[in-house]
Amino acid sequence: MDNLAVARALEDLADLQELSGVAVFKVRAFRGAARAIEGLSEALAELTREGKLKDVRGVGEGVARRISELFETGTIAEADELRAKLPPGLVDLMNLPGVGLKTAQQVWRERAITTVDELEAAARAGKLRDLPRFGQKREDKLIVAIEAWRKRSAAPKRRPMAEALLAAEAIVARMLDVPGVLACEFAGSLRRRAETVGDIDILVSAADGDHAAIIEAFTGAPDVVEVLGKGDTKTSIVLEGGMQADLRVVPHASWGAAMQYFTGSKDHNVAMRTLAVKKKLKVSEYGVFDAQGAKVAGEDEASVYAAIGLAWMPPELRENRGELQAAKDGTLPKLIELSDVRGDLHMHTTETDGKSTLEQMAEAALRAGRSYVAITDHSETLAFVRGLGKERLRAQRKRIHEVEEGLGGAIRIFAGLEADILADGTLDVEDALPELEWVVGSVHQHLKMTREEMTKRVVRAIESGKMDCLGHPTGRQIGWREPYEIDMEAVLKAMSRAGVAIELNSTPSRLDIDEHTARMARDAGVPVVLNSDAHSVRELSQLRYGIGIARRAWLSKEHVLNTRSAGDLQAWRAARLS
Ligand code: DGT
Ligand code: CA
Ligand code: CA
Ligand code: ZN
Repeated sequence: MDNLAVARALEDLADLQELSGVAVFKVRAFRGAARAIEGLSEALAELTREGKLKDVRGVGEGVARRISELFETGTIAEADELRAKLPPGLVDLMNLPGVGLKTAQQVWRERAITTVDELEAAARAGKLRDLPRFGQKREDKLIVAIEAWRKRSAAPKRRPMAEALLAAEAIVARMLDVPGVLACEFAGSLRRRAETVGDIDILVSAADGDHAAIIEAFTGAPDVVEVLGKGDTKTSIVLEGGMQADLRVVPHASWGAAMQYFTGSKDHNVAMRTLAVKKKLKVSEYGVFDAQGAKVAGEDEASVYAAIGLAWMPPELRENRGELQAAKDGTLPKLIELSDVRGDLHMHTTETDGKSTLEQMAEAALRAGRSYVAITDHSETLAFVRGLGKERLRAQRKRIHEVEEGLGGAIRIFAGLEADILADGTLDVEDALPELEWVVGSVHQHLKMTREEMTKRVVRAIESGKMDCLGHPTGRQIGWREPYEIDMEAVLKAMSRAGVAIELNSTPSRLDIDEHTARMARDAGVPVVLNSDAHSVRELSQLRYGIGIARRAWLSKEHVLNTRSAGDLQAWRAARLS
């Protein structure tokens, strides 16, 4: 059981308690703990074994007991008991986007509705519109939301890119050690850095002949829990954690064609084949062939594209979103690279919910090649992570200068803050403001608002003049929490007017903003800030996940604010403040 699963179990418990009428103040502790655990970099399982659970901020006696129970028995008895007493289906109902706890309680009490099916039927029959705060518009929205939910729950489970990337890198390293392997890389949606991945596609090139040793290395690894099919050229496995990986062994002369074909996307390949047909060429995973069936390309990817009159393009662009035309016209963007990123403007330390000290974070960032960072611990409102008030911020600022000096000025450390955007859109920053050099404004609480309310709240924060960047702008947690309802177009407009930047948060479960919003930001002229939101030195490397999303959004260096020098960044900020 990983941290996210524990956090989810605690959230469930809180939901069940609240549905059952447990006092709100008792429930709050579990919700707070769930959020704190979400941002934790150490494995809870280990902390439990070591009896160190209560060292985690936000985890008190009651929460620690439930977590231990969860690890021992795989469940929380109280949650099971509460669930057994509640009508089945009510929890599903409550978790529907656009419903939530209050509405679930309302339709349960007023209309005896306890399942999604019943809710849908009632909405379609117009039987909800008379309820307080409902109306026909909300009924219609609910029907749309339920349809989307059904589609999602029927779809097979996709995994976060980061998880797939780590697994794939381990497989590739293993395969490259096998005698006879000439090349090995992963392809598919992972090579394109899609935010979630259905399965991992591994390609190996090897000399003709027996591939038994290669197949054996692939299927025999310790983290393989199931072998789905075993052939001489294609084999599939299931890894611990449920992720599937396919291996294909291809002839060396077809390496480029195979990489191109199996990288996809399917839409990109289909569009490409259409272009090829116009030139009387045929493209397959074996190569590019002319009308006589003679092979004209295939050894490397660039040759495959060149044969069709196209420039090679980075995998992140291959989604049939205009990249083929651009490759033909020679107008492909020069995509941002990780080495372009000079600073990291969102990270936490042991002062709040981070696991590494200020010094450790600064030193690690310096080692990673950053020339500046902003230390942005949480603000006072987030009491469950010991958010910083004015006095502690002042003390931290002093420490920052000491650490900066200690490192001989090799890295610039901005005194920052991740200020909470409160429910009314004010920022939790008031007194501390003049001393701060970088303010990330983020929504962490009161997520269940209407689209109008949430948009108004965030726009108000943007227009306050007190924040430099909007942190994790939609609050989503991939596979767990939907983005909150917000009008991104209106938010970007406000940012463009106010001179505020938008974050692309690289935490694997967030990747927030997503590629679509990042492209909208680019088109709206709003600078993107690529941040790690690291809560430990290890997590500083999370930027590698965010960069994939930035590239999928067609971002170049100039669209990303923290590719600029520290001086230029300060000048950008000064322009807004003047
Ligand atoms: P995923 O695994 O769902 O995240 O997405 P992909 O893109 O990795 O898809 P996958 O694993 O089914 O197939 C890998 C690549 O193989 C895909 O991106 C393109 C290529 N491919 C698969 N099926 C077809 C097909 O029917 N036609 C063409 N042109 N290419 C295909
Ligand atoms: Ca795949
Ligand atoms: Ca596949
Ligand atoms: Zn945050």
